[in-house]
Formats: sequence, structure tokens, C-alpha cells
Amino acid sequence: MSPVTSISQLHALARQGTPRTIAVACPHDDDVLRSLDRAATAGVVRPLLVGRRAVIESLCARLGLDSFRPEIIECADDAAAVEVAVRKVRGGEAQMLMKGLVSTGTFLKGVLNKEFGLRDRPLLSHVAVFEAADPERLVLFTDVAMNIAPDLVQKVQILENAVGLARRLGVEWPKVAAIAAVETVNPDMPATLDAAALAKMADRGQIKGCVVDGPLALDNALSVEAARHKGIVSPVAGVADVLVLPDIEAGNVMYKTLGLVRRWPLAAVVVGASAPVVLTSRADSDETKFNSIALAAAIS
Ligand code: COD
Repeated sequence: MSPVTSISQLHALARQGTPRTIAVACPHDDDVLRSLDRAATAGVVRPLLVGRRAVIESLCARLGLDSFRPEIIECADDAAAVEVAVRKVRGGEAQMLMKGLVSTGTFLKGVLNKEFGLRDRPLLSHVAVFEAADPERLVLFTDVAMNIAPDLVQKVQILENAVGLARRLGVEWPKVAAIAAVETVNPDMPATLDAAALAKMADRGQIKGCVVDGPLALDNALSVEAARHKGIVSPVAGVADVLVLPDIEAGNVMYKTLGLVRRWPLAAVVVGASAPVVLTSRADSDETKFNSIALAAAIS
């Protein structure tokens, strides 16, 4: 498979095959419903909504989604709705899960629940995607929404989850940049120590299936020119496919800067679960939500 290099190629990939059922917890939100209507119309998903029927129907009517006829399971309580949606995926009645208007903590606690949740790999993590030019490619960045302050062991798992996703998108040997504020090791900046350790672990075969370099600052990772300017010689600098960010604050600020300030097309998914999980922010546009459904469908 040749690599998926744009969000529109993701859409095309998602349209292949039969529609997957997506269980959505608490879809009481305009952008969530618009994105689901669009994905259902495109033949990407069959929505199974878990929440307050009256609210969902009145929102659909107000939004003019006249041909949107989702299956709805009545559930008034948010945590209970998350549990029902998660159980639908766990039981195989749905192949994907999506968060609606419910707090991220409540939603993720349901996903991680030991009795009915969707744990598969040792660590679940969130991966966001944006389009980059020169070379034209999708850049994955992680973790911007789930793991708060990962230690080195968790960063290895976050990196491996993202590499797995990159490979699913056709990147055979992903180039991974472990991001910090600078490109040199500084003991006063713990992110640079972890980044250097990740790079050395990859050199020694403790991390497989990718090439890792770090620490790299964001400009050195994404711009060949910036890397050249700093004299950095590296197979990753300027052309990274995956960015492993130091913590949730750095990741979340980057995600929101791209999405809200720059309005770049974005997509995001939680990986490491037994099925793809669409976890977008309340502030994300219906476009980002649709892109994320497409990403989840493309890998489901
Ligand atoms: N993958 C697998 N297991 C996990 C993970 C994970 N990412 N995180 C926790 N666990 C396991 C632990 O090993 C433990 O067995 C159990 O879950 C409980 O662990 P806690 O007490 O550390 O976790 P929780 O349930 O209190 O919180 C987990 C959350 C994911 C909810 C928490 O880390 C969180 O709130 N993350 C940030 C979410 C957020 O606010 N994002 C905002 C950006 S939109």
C-alpha cells in the first residue's frame, strides 16, 4: 500500500468497504451530529447513538438533517451512556466508538474500565494527524489528549502506538522525532533526556520498525531548512512522520494552535484499544470530527 499523504485520501480509504457501525456516547452536539450525518451519507458509518432521544431529535430537526435516521438508544445519564456505547463495541455490535458531549475523563474511564472496557495494548494513546508539505505527507503527533505526563516507558508505548498507526497508513518505516524545546541534551530539561533515550533505544533495537531521532525542536523536525540552519545531520530532521511530544500540555497546545488558530485540517483517534476510538475536543469543527471518523474507519 502506498502511503496516505492527505486527509482527502483518508476520506477515500474510509469509503472503501461496507459501512462500520459507530457507537456514539452522548451525541448532544451540533458538530458531532453534522459529522455523523456526513459520514453516514458518504457510506462510511452506520451511527448508533446512545443518549437523550428528545435532545438528539430536536437538534437534528434544528440542523435540517432531515434524511439522517440514526438508530438511537435512550440513556439519560452520561456515564451510563458511555458504558452502553463501550459495551456495544466490546460485544461486536459496533466496530468504532465516538465521544459526544461528555467530559473526556468520564468517556476515557469507560474505555479503560476493567470489566467492560476496550483495553488491548498495554497503553492506549491519542494520535492526532495533520497534513504537511515538502514532502507532502501526513504527520502524526502524540499524545495530545489522553496520557498526561508520560514517563519513558509510557513514551515508548505511545511511540509504538503511533508507529503502528503510521504503518496502517502505508508508511513502511516511519521517521519519528522525539520533540523537546531544543535539539541538544540539557539535564535541566527532562524532555531532552527522554528524547535522547528514545533515539538510543531505537538505535539499539529496543524500539523496532522505525527510525527515531531526538531531541529535536519542532522546527528541526518539520523543516529541512531549519535543520540545515542548525547543522543537524539526521534521517528524521525536517521530514518526520511522527512527533512524540513531551506531555499533554505541549501536545494539546500544538493541536489547538493548528486547529483553532491556523484552521488546518486535522484528524485524531485513540489507538491501542480493541477498536478505534474517535476522541475529538468539544471545540473541534464538524470537519475535524468527520476527518477523525474517516481515520477511525480507515483503520478499523
Ligand atoms: N492506557 C491503558 N491503561 C491506562 C491508561 C492508558 N492510557 N491510563 C490509565 N490506565 C489504567 C491504569 O493503569 C490503571 O489500571 C487504571 O487505568 C486507572 O489509572 P488512573 O487512576 O491513572 O487513571 P484514571 O482512570 O484516573 O484516568 C485515566 C484518564 C485517561 C481518564 C486520565 O489519564 C485523564 O484524565 N487523561 C486526560 C484526559 C483529558 O482531560 N484530556 C483533555 C484533552 S481534550
